[in-house]
Amino acid sequence: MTIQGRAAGPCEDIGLKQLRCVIAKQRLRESLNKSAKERLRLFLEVFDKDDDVLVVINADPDALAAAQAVKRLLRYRVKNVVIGYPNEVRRLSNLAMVDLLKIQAERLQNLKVGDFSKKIIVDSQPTHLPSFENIQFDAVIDHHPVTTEWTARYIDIRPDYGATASMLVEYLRAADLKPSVALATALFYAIKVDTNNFEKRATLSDVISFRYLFKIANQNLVRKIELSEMRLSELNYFRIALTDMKVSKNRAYVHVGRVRNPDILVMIADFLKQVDKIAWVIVSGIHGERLVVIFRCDGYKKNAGKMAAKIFGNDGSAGGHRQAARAEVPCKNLGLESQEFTTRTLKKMITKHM
Ligand SMILES: [Mn+2]
Repeated sequence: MTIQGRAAGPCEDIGLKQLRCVIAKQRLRESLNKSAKERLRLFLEVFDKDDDVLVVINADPDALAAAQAVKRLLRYRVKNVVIGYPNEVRRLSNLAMVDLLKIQAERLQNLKVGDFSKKIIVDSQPTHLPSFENIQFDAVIDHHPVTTEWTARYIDIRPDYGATASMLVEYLRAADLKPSVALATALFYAIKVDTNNFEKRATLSDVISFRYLFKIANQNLVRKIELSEMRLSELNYFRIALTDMKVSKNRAYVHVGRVRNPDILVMIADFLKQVDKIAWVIVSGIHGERLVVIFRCDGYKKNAGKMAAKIFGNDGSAGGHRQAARAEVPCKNLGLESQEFTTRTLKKMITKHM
């Protein structure tokens, strides 16, 4: 178990650390040893009929879906529920989710926290962001590792869960509330994203929630959200990639030049990976003062992570899995000006090591 929090100050001693560990363990025990009905009862006990409730999130699909579920749980039990988030939602697929599923959420900066009689945080903990730290939360529901240095009347943290959405499905089911199509779609999509389609850490509970939602969620909407990843302006990078790409010995190389967002390099690499007879894809671009290189391979008798580390590990950060890896190297460490770097430079750099 990890205990996150602020860095240790000078007055920090072993006693305090032990105390934190005890608190964290107790939090875990309290969260895990309860039935869904009992959790629901204790959670609802926190609220009164005339409460104005603020649900604070760091807006990503899981947090947005979990917050919507909290809204549904409290709909007829409190006066009002508002969702507030401090971060800017930039990812196109997240914007599509908010838009298509009509999720109403407001920037935390535009809200007066003092106007709300109860505050909840979901899919995060009070120590996760500076903007959360001054808020006294009444309830915390999350699946990240347990942190300490804060208190709340109701705490439910289950770090083994793949998504907070899965936890909220259990609350809804315990309350006999069948989610609407929009809510089910949000929760379904959240579990997909947070577990990376069940390729990442998840529990049987995630699978059970996922299967339950499958029958209610709208798969066309899920698909539409998933496919909303690219801006029209970014298509231009694909044009560069297709024109400049060099293919030799089952390997595709391309350097697309300066990019505003390195995500486009990942999209191009994932696109080229689909081409038959291409075993390796290496796509690079300059982002800020760094060369970003994306590696893709079939992972069979090959290891993209090792390759990335071997080539770029000494000059910058590099690593990843068998099939997918990434390197980021300050241009100055390569002894090159960004303008000089071309697909040919990239290819030379890689072939030297293969
Ligand atoms: Mn999450």
